[in-house]
Amino acid sequence: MPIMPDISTHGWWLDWSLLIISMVTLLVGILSFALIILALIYFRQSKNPTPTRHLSGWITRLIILDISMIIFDIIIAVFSTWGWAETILKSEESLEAKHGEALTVNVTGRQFFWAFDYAGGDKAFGTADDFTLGNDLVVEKDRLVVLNMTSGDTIHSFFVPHLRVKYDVIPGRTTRVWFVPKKAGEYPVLCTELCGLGHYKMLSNVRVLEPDDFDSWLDSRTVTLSENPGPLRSGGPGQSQTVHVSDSKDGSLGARADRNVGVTPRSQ
Ligand SMILES: [Cu+2]
Repeated sequence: MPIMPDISTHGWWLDWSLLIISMVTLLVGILSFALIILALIYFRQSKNPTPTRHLSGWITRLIILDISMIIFDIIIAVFSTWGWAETILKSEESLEAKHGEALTVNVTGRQFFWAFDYAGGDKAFGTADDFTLGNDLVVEKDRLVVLNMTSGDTIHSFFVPHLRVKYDVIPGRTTRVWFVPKKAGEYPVLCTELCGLGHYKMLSNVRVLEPDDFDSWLDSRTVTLSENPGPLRSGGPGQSQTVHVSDSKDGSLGARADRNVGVTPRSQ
């Protein structure tokens, strides 16, 4: 049914919610247009030469119509709120209780790239083994991923169609999305907020690795490269940082990230 393949665990109900909302909206649209056409024919001037203000026979029918519209609205509101509550309102604790330990990644949107901060092997942010990837989000298959997102400049929007996540990334605020990827592979990350002249090239990717591959990938992220934390980092100056910016295949996106944030790329 969905046009874009879904590799998330939660995407099925999002797809169904959208389908049901679309079908209900279509039905209401067809019904509304049919009623307008019916009224134009039934109350045409040639049949009703004298206009009337009295709709005595129509009041019941209008009430039934109003009630059915309210029921349609309630259906749409229930499905929309359900989707919103499932994705946004759940606390990290309740997500971890359901899906197991989360991989937490701090995301920063900037003109015009994405930076992904990892806590490293010790799973704690603000320590020496933290590292940052430019335009490359690496996650583990079948493991809960929680993204805490903010922006370094203007409003961006983080969108991964295959994972059914899309949320605004706002300066001065932290927004959160979560997902559990169930298929290994590489999938595009897009910015869906017009964030400036380079918005069109704000492309990134998410790599979903098998658990073993993810563990060995994480173990390999241990090269300390820069004394300068750069504007992406939250640590103080002089603190030793592990910063890997270029993991993209051709290095072009990473190279742009380096130029913008002034950190040293890690050659692969
Ligand atoms: Cu953007």
